[in-house]
Amino acid sequence: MKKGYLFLIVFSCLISSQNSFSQMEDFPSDIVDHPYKEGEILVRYLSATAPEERDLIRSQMGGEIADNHFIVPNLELVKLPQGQSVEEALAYYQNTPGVLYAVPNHLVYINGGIFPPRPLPDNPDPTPNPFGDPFFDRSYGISLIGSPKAWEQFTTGSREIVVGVIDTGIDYTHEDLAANIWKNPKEIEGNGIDDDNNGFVDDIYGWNFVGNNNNPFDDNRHGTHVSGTIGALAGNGLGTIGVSPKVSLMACKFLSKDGWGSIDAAIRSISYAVMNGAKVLNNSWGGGGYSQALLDAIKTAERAGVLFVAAAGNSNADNDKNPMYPASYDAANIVSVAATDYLDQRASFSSYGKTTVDLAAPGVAVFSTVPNNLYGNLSGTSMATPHVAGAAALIWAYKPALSMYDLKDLIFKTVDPVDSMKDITVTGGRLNVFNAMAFSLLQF
Ligand SMILES: [Ca+2]
Ligand SMILES: [Ca+2]
Ligand SMILES: [Ca+2]
Repeated sequence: MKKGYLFLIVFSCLISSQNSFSQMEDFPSDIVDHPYKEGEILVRYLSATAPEERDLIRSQMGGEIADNHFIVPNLELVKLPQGQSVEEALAYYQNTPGVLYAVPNHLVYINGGIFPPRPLPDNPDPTPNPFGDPFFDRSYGISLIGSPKAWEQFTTGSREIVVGVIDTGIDYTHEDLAANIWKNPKEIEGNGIDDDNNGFVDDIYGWNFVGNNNNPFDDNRHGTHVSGTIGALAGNGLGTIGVSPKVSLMACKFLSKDGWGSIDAAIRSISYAVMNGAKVLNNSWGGGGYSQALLDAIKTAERAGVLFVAAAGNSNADNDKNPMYPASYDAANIVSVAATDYLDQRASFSSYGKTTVDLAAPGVAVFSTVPNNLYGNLSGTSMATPHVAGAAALIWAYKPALSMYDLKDLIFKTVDPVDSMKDITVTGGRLNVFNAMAFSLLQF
């Protein structure tokens, strides 16, 4: 966790001498000017670099493979020998033939979990509660985006649609989530064997990439809150209802109890989710600057037809000028989400961007599930993001043949235009899942 100002100059020079790689063209030079983990870096080799050559490259600097279970080919997490700085290692690997790039293992952070500053005003437009869940009218956002009408006229969702919650974990025992938690169908619980041969022993609900174990339980609250917005259960006489009341929520825990996580753990989470059937990834986190390795993982997910929904950030900043990654990466499967309130005003904290932030969703005082069968209000673009992820899951349950690009197009095309998002987002509007599903009848 330190800033390498001096190194910036050196590294920028290296980049300009390496720009024969098209992927590196817009590689920003502030890459080490963000917190990162000491003692390790991410290295991607050219595909022509044989395993023995990689071993040689590593051994010359005393490096060892810490992990290579990534969806991105030829990418490794390299453990540095004692005393070697990240800057030294980057300078060596980046300058070595056979290496495509070497980047720090940056740290990222949850994009929400801010408690609302004052008591909530009454819901201005309470919707009659369609299933009798006692606290549903507190989840104003679910109604505002047209979910009850969508459930009534189209579908309440499907457990066939898997949403990867890339976050602090999920309380998979929560009374208002348990039946919607993804269970690995080919894994036998607790026998110490990797029955489905996916590289993870006894992975039933997902994986914990922080502790590297099979228990992705939420020790924060952020991931459980996000999960309830996507898919809290309907009609169970408890709590509230998510946008997609039937769905499968896969727990990929890569953020710690304190809300921090590393890029390598994010990439492993994305890899796990995509390889195990997730169609939508919810990413209510960000920071850490530009990482070619993370972008490569997102583009691999794109090739698998997976939608990557990401929080625009809580810095009240223009992302066109000050990008927030991963939301601001240039990949066609990313949806970048700003936050609005119950009156469709922009949340005071929400970042925006005419060309880089796509649409808004409710993200102020969002009521949802938190661990231990509890419920609570949280604010953040983190809370807006799962409204969009849940909408994508609901639409896909109704129209499973839609391509990822068509699904994204449909969501963008059918937003409710709102003044607060005009000229500061791509679509100028706030999510409306009912409109999207109604429009799908006309077009698809
Ligand atoms: Ca397994
Ligand atoms: Ca097993
Ligand atoms: Ca419920």
